Amino acid sequence: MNRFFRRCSVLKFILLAGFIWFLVFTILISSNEESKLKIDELKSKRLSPKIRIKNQPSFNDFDDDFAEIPRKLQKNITSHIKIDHTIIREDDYIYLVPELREDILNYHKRLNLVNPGHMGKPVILPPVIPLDIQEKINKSYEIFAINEFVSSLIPLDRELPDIRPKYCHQVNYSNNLPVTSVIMVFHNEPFSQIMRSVFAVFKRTPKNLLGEILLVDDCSTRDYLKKPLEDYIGKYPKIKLVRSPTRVGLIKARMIGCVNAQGPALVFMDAHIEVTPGWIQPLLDPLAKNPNASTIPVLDALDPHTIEYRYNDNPETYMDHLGFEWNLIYKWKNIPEWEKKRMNNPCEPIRTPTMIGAFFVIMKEFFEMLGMYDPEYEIWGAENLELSFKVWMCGGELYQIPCSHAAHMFRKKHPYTYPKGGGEVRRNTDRLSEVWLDEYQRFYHRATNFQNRNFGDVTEQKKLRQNLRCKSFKWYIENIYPDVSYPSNVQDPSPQQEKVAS
Ligand SMILES: *[C@@H]1O[C@H](CO)[C@@H](O)[C@H](O)[C@H]1NC(C)=O
Ligand SMILES: *[C@@H]1O[C@H](CO)[C@@H](O)[C@H](O)[C@H]1NC(C)=O
Ligand SMILES: *[C@@H]1O[C@H](CO)[C@@H](O)[C@H](O)[C@H]1NC(C)=O
Ligand SMILES: *[C@@H]1O[C@H](CO)[C@@H](O)[C@H](O)[C@H]1NC(C)=O
Ligand SMILES: [Mn+2]
Repeated sequence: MNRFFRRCSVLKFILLAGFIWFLVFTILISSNEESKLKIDELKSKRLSPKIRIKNQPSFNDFDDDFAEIPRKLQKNITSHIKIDHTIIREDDYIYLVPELREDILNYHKRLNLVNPGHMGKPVILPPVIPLDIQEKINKSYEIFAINEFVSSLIPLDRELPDIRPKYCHQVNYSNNLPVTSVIMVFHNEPFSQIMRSVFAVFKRTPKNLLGEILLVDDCSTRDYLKKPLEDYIGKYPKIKLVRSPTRVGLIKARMIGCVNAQGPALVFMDAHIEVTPGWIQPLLDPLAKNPNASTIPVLDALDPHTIEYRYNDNPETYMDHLGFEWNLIYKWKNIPEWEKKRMNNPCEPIRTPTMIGAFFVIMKEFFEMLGMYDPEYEIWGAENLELSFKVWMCGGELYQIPCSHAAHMFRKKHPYTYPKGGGEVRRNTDRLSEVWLDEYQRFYHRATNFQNRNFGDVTEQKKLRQNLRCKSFKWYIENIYPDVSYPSNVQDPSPQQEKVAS
């Protein structure tokens, strides 16, 4: 009898284990299959954003919208760390405190650190560091181009200061804000950085606004991002993981995220960003009022050496405008006077000609209506300008939101080389200018010495622009970006005149 029972439970165990294994396997496979399927589906509709999968490129580290640090943060700003005075009502937030591992606490002790990184403060190491730790630090710079060792010592859910201007606390946001899918793409990024990005969202997003956090793994190769990551996020049902079976680059990986996300609102953010208290409501409010609106926060900076949250809280100077130059690389600019005049107070959403690549919010329906990104774009680059032009020219609006702050890790350098020596970005901007710039394309051609570079076929993209009845680039320049600077050797900046002449 006894033996029978034992046999029975062994059998049950084997069956159960097998079943669970099968289940996990199917989910993993199907989440990949699913992303492929849905993209194929989309292909038969509108603009065929077919995700071109090529041979595995030889580069081997994470994508970045390698970003020029905002000018306002290039200066040596002293942070005025204030007390976090947002009241977090626990039941409104989903929040499980991640534990500090014993080995980490051990390093705290050895380095004399008490709650490192608390309130966004820099982690300052003692002048004398034990050799084994020096080695770890050197290694983390080598691999990640940041001090990943220090990052790993900071609690994943660290407190950050509430740096919203006072006015933001009095704003009444729509009570009909859309539920969001937060999409983060990663490729071989440090665990602590990905998870700190995730927990910042968890901790500071009201439960009813956060549908899911969708991690899109662009074919990472590092072990800690395989089963250990799955085990870790298993505790949090709202965190989902989609893995791309081959390396597709940031742009395509985001599209995989979009087609797998529930929405209705999508937040795209890099997996090396920390959001601050009150970040989401002001970003969603314009979308609740106009489903064709897209928003970006004020971008602060995470210091790659000390993981300090660096910001400028002077309301006169803390925000820059985003534009671009004629080589189609984005550029930070001063906020023009007419835009300041249009606003009733300095904390209102501000119209911005272009968006940052690292972080934006858009309704899924509108993003798909705009054909997402040009699916022929490689890796990263130009996609933020493309989407900015599409939003403005095809019936939408783009705002920077002073009441929403998030910090992006600006690394000193790319920790990888491009498979084609950087030519991808140029190919992307070539396509961008061909589809969207109209007669202004001559400025781009001059700025980049264009001589019959091959940028592939853009018929589909032009068709999309036609079908959506998008406005002209002239309209965009005149109404949204009149402060564009023209090349110094251009005598007559009016393209209209030149067009008549030719
Ligand atoms: C900022 O300025 C302080 C004091 O002038 C200086 O000690 C510090 O090294 C500077 N930091 C940076 C990042 O330049
Ligand atoms: C770490 O790198 C620094 C600077 O390159 C070097 O001086 C130091 O000897 C290295 N330490 C170890 C333990 O590798
Ligand atoms: C928000 O609503 C409150 C209460 O109705 C009101 O007193 C306050 O003035 C409103 N704030 C703004 C900025 O309109
Ligand atoms: C949103 O954009 C789409 C696509 O250009 C357009 O058809 C629609 O009219 C716009 N809706 C609003 C509310 O502006
Ligand atoms: Mn980035």
